[in-house]
Amino acid sequence: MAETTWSGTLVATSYNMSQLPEGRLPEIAFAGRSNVGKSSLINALLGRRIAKVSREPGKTRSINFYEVRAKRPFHLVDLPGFGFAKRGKAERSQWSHLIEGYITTRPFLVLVVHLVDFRHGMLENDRQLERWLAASDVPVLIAFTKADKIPVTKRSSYYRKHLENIPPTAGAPIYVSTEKRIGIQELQKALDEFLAGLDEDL
Ligand SMILES: Nc1nc2c(ncn2[C@@H]2O[C@H](COP(=O)(O)OP(=O)(O)OP(=O)(O)O)[C@@H](O)[C@H]2O)c(=O)[nH]1
Ligand SMILES: [Mg+2]
Repeated sequence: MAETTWSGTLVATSYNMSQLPEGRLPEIAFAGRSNVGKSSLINALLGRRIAKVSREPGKTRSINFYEVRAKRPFHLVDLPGFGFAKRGKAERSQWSHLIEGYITTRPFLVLVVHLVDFRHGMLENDRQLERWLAASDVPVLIAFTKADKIPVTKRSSYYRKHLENIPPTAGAPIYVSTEKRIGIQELQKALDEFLAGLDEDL
């Protein structure tokens, strides 16, 4: 499937805050709207179909922890997507509590990769996520997904336009496509470098 140097295994699945594992490794979480391509991107980075992907939004309902053997080992965390209109209000609010709870309480959360659809840029619930992240001081990297859906000739103007509407981030946003394998190695490299720059004792 991929020319990636990482490999990973699923080590924990949590449906609520009390099920979150005790983390001893730095954590990088993938967050974003339902269907934006979080699980697909995790599969592309890990070089195998380990996370479940679906055409229907709302596939990932739990927080899934993958232990990744990279230059510096870490936990890659697949969060349930937000903004899925078909779910009931109660379920949606339970999900936002879970995601907000996760972001605000994890001691080893070092970075959130916020996935944003390259076609649409940030929508209202993406801004809500950015507010939680800013309030809890978690560094953010933005990855625009499904870049293949925009013609090659228009990609740089889309990219420039999106940059005007995003808050400060830990590194330059990257655009990716798992379908066409664009930006996957670049993202892996950015994450390896981010991890290498962390304190040793984390
Ligand atoms: N064209 C295109 N489709 C993609 C890409 N990445 C993912 N998809 C498709 O988008 C759909 C949703 O992908 P998922 O990876 O399940 O999305 P998710 O963000 O994990 O969704 P939830 O688990 O519901 O939050 C699937 O049909 C994927 O095949 C991409 O780069 N290009
Ligand atoms: Mg998913």
